[in-house]
Amino acid sequence: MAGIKGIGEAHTYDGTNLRVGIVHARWNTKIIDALLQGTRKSLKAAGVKEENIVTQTVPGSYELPHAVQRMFVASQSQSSSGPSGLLTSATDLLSQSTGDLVGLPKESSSSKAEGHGKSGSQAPFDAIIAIGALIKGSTMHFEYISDAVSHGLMRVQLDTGCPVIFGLLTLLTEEQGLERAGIDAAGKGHNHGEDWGAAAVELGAKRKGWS
Ligand code: DLZ
Repeated sequence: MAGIKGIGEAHTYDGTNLRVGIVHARWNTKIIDALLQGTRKSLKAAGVKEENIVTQTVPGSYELPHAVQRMFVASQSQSSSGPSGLLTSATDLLSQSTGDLVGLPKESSSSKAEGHGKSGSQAPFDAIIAIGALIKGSTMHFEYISDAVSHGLMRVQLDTGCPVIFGLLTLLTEEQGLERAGIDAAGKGHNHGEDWGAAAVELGAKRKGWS
């Protein structure tokens, strides 16, 4: 029998016209790689085109909020259609005044201008997924980073209006991470990346209707 935890009744949303960013940390690579695979699988299952999935990496989870913020602002300034979301005046100012600072190097994206109809321009991201795996050690490091990243990601999504999917695993053991990445030895886990991909498509699609 299915448990009570989880996302509830499954709905499908159409990702065909969505542009989705993924930023992932490189710490705990085995877990991260599986989560990334699950995320990409569900984005593509929902119809998101390969060229509209842009992936960036950062060293560790602590860097996620900054990278997500930069990625969204850069995508806005690259867009000839202008800002599409709610903006605080600070973010708005930033996107207008720091054109040369906003870009992060592209790492794994084939997102050229095709698909958006205009040479040299791309649509702003409809959602960005932040993926990291923090494993508790013997100091307070884990608590500080978990707290900072959670609040940072929430702040970025409220400041920019771009949905930010919380793909941060805060783990007491490595085994918990393997389970949540669907690669534990017992095979009882579930790849949470699949849920994050679906959440990005749902929020991205709904946001188009809300804005
Ligand atoms: C330093 C550190 C440690 C100890 N553990 C993790 C971890 O389990 N997961 C993770 O994503 N990052 C870790 N980091 C790196 C920090 O997130 C960050 O990259 C550095 O402190 C540099 O800012």
